[in-house]
Amino acid sequence: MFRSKAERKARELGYDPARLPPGQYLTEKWPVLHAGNVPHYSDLATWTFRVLGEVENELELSWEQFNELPQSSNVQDIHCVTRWSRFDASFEGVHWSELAKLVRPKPTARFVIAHAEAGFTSNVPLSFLEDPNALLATQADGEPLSPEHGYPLRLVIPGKYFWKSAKWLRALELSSIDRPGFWERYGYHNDADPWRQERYGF
Ligand SMILES: Nc1nc2c(c(=O)[nH]1)N[C@H]1C(S)=C(S)[C@@H](COP(=O)(O)O)O[C@H]1N2
Ligand SMILES: [Mo]
Repeated sequence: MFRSKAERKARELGYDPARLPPGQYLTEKWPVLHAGNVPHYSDLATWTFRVLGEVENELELSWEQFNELPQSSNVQDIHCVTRWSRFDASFEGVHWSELAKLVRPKPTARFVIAHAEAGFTSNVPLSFLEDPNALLATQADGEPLSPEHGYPLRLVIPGKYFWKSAKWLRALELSSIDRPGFWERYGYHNDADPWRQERYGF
């Protein structure tokens, strides 16, 4: 019943309902969802972004240096485990491949732990970051990220529930072993595939 109602709404809004993963409904707004408080930055002079762990060359970049990296953009559907999906979200920023050139991941690097403000973490296999639609995003829908959506930098991990996409990103740690992140420790599924409804548990 839920499914047919959600599909009808998607169709009414002009979208192919097949784009909705099971148990999701379409929202035209962009909801805000996170644990804790929104960090506010008065300036980015002391902001840094680091890549560490299983790499040949650990890296720390200032906001200015980060923005000198080649930029790219992509468009994708995003799916929150709380059941909203948003279609055609567009992001602009830096693809992992640009950072990989600088840090040179070791062959042992198989997982990534994203570190965000206030100790938030999320974990993904490194292959998720290599996806062409992944991004370290500074802009969404043609505008700088708003504070609530992760200003100045957030991760975008395509094809997974959106909790993997850490807002207020400060570092990526490459690791030979997987380590559950904040929501994963709270009981969310490690793999987070919305098409398989990997919401909770392993
Ligand atoms: N730093 C941080 N990033 C986070 C979260 C969080 O609690 N802290 N929550 C995740 C969850 S559960 C979702 S659904 C998305 C929501 O992103 P949005 O608020 O931009 O829609 O952010 C993800 N990134
Ligand atoms: Mo979420």
